[in-house]
Amino acid sequence: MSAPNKKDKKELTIEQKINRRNFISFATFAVLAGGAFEGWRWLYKSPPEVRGVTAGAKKPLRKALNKTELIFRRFFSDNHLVKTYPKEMAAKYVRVNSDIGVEAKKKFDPSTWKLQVIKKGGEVLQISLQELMALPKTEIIYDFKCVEGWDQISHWGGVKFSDFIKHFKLDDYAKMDYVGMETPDKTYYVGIDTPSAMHPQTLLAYEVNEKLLPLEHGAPLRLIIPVKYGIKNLKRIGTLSFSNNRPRDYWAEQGYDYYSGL
Ligand SMILES: Nc1nc2c(c(=O)[nH]1)N[C@H]1C(S)=C(S)[C@@H](COP(=O)(O)O)O[C@H]1N2
Ligand SMILES: [Mo]
Repeated sequence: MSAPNKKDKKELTIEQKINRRNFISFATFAVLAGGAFEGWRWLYKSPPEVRGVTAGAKKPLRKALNKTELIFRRFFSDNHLVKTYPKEMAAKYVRVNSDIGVEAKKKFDPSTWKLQVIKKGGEVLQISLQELMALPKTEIIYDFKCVEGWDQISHWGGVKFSDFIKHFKLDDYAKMDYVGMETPDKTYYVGIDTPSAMHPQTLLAYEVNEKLLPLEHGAPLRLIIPVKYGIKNLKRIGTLSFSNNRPRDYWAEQGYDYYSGL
């Protein structure tokens, strides 16, 4: 049954229909836009992350990153190991990427260098390269990845960070949340969550391709942390400290992810 004769006053003319639709879509737009603006304002007004950690990223955004960090942490707590390769696959010429704090023009004498471990109450433990080399050596051949988009299988040797902690009786320090490392001139610095530092593949490295590190690769001692991107693999460690607050981090200050896990 059609209703051709049902044309009564209730029926809207085409024009009225269009007006009404326009009104509905405008009202919808206004409500959504208002919501978006409020959302933006909420984000804008929300407190920034502590300065020097994520370059003032808004806390709610930081929350999302912290969530991914939690997922990664759970993943690694299963003792996940980064893939390793046979020695023949390691690059003969290991790329030199960036040189903040290890610049060729900068005077640096590796023979007088000591690793400075900052302990509680300002006490500083000074450790020579010889002492570190006397500990069991661990080698790793893995795919080193830089956030700039390159990767390279490379071969490193040194002391497992966890062996170093045990040997120098720093176990109580390793219960803290973060490890901070800085170059001797303090121009490059990283913060590492302690579980990643204690990961069985993390090294305080003094060798590349079975030879002592050249200056441009961070002589006499650098961090090799395969569960993280290159930016966290600090070359030429000067000081090492422990804390429950995030230590300052050079690339996190430029807006990169603090955790920078793979
Ligand atoms: N002191 C210092 N360490 C550093 C850097 C730096 O500029 N200075 N660059 C980082 C980055 S971005 C990468 S990819 C690796 C590169 O290490 P490589 O030069 O030995 O290949 O070192 C990391 N460690
Ligand atoms: Mo990098």
